[in-house]
Amino acid sequence: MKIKDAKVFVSCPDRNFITLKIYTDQGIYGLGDATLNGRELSVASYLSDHVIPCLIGRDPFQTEDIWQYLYKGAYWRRGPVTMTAIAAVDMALWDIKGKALNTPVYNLLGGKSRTGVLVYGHANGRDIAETVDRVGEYMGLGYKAIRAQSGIPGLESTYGVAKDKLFYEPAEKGLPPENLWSTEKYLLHVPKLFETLRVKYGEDVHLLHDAHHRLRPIEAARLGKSLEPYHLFWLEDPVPAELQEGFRLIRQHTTTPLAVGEVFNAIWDANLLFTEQLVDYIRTTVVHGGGITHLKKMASMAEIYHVLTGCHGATDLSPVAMAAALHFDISINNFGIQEYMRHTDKTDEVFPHAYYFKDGMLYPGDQPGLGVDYDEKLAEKFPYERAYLPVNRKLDGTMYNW
Ligand code: EZ4
Ligand code: CO
Repeated sequence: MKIKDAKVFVSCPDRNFITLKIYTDQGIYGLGDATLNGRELSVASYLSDHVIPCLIGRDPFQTEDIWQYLYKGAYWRRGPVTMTAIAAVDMALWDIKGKALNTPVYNLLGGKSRTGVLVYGHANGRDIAETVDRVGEYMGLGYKAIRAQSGIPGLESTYGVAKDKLFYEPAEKGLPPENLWSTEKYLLHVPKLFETLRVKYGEDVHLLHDAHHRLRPIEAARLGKSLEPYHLFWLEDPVPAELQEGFRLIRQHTTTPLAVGEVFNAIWDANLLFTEQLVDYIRTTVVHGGGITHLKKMASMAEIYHVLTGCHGATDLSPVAMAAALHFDISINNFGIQEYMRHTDKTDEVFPHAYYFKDGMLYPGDQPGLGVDYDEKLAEKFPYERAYLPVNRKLDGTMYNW
């Protein structure tokens, strides 16, 4: 079998997605997600202008060799644009391999290691009372694990608090919105949220929280410590993680489990975090982490150091990436949890898929390949619209982490 052609599709069924389709000379095609929120067209160009010409005529079964060719062959290694482009190719090739062998991709990765994939949903509200209600609604929908975020008194907006109930989407059309931040107000508020949640719902439901890179290590240590009585499943992205050593300080002070890595794109971003056992969950996912081929290696290294996976699964990852993540999640031993933000109906219509939600779990389905398709005709109705994630400033105007 040979790769005959490949095309990049740009569409906006409620939000922007970049989709790669690789065609073979046997009539089988594969799909890959190439969406990098707020920087979408850079990956589309990387693929069309630089990668696709090198793919024509290759054997699509050579997932490892093609991965190495694109990684080593670029000379300029790593980085989100490069690794998202490589991931899209890798996903599409695994999809082709599964279809050609008439088996779901999970069977090529070791087979099923569990019956389904535990997921967590996003509950958020403008204040504690509203967030508590939303957590209750998610429990009603069958979720066993729920991420809770709430607005902070004295701040107009904060990360994780959505206008829409079920569909959280931080990217906005137009230029980047500006948010204002106060670590002091945040640190006083969050423990109150989790105290209220535990009093109301008890200990059976898993509760998670995302600090979204907004703390310094000693502040994260204080937050982790103050949340210990509420037994969080994890505290996510307590600090920006370019400085892996920063986690040493947090780790010395708290037993709250730590998750990190949704913005990582290679195993080297987490090397010290693994070898020094500084985190509990690695959040890197297929689309930004070099595809299934590279994520398998990350997970294998993590496994040695008692680290579990907790793949990023926000709505800016298309259903193609979600499907790939589910085939990966169900096949590895050191799976922890999968993030699941529901896509809108419009997105789901453009990407018909075999995976489904039931009783707090996602199931990849049993179709050959990844089990996702792309409705090109329908997608054409939703052209690209430039959108950005917000930026964040401290109250005195200092530029900060969003
Ligand atoms: O802000 O995916 O845990 N989930 C997250 C996400 C990210 C978005 C950025 O594109 O932090 O909501
Ligand atoms: Co996050």
